[in-house]
Amino acid sequence: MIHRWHILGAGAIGRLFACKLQHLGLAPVLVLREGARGDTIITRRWDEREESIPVTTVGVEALEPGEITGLLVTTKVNHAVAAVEACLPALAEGAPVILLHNGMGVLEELRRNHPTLSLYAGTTTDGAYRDGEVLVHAGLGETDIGGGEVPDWFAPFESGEERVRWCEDIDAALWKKLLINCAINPLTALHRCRNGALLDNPALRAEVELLCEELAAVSAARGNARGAGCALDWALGVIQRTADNQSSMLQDVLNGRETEIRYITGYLVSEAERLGVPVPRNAALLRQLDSPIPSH
Ligand code: KPL
Repeated sequence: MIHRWHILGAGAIGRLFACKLQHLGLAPVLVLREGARGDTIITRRWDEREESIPVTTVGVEALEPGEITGLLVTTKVNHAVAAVEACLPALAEGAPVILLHNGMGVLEELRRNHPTLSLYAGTTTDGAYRDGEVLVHAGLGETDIGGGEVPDWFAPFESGEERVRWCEDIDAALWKKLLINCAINPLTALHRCRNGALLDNPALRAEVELLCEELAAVSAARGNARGAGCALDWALGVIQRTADNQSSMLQDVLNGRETEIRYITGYLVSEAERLGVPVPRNAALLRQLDSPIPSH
């Protein structure tokens, strides 16, 4: 099968991957909520350089049956299941679907509800945000995709300079990212601070340590020894490297959007319940953030 990749989710990460796939010669199609088939130019800025990348777009209603032969899902996690389901009539049989979002739980839900889908998962440390019409590629990161043996369709992803690689143990990579997000995102959203404040402010740093003790305990109960031993080091390392960032959850709160807390801390807390591990600190953050926060 020749794979014409469609990207679901036209936010910063979706646009960034549209640029990456265009660079890899994969001629991606960006799926929008509505609109006829057309073309757009994405202006990507990084390192004070700008480039204009032409990308085809199509509204979800205008997709032809069977047109999607590869789907990369970059929506906010809260919308991922509904967004994939809206594309099902256009998805060719056997087309790979790669989930690239924060948090966990969507893969399980899609597997349960659509057992014939060919699902893969990924995680990225690329940082991007939109500044008006310009896509700012703020942090050059790496993307891991996995889910079993390396499939044939993956070869072009590794062929360029876009730092996309196949990950043998994607479950461990997703769990690691979940722990990091659990330790950073809720606290920054609640205290409305940049990531670096979690190191600079002693009270917040103490909170990170307590959260990580719980994250380590859940990892151990899950049989994930690396998570049990490294949760705090991973979190502190990312806080240091992204000190000036506003976490995605803080950005959601500041922009009055629903946060991804249910798929981040919520997933962690339900795993902890399943395994009988007490996680009072994480559970308290879930309660505090799982309702709209009034802006001030
Ligand atoms: O993934 C992130 C996020 O903000 O969602 C981190 C790594 C915490 C960077 O801000």
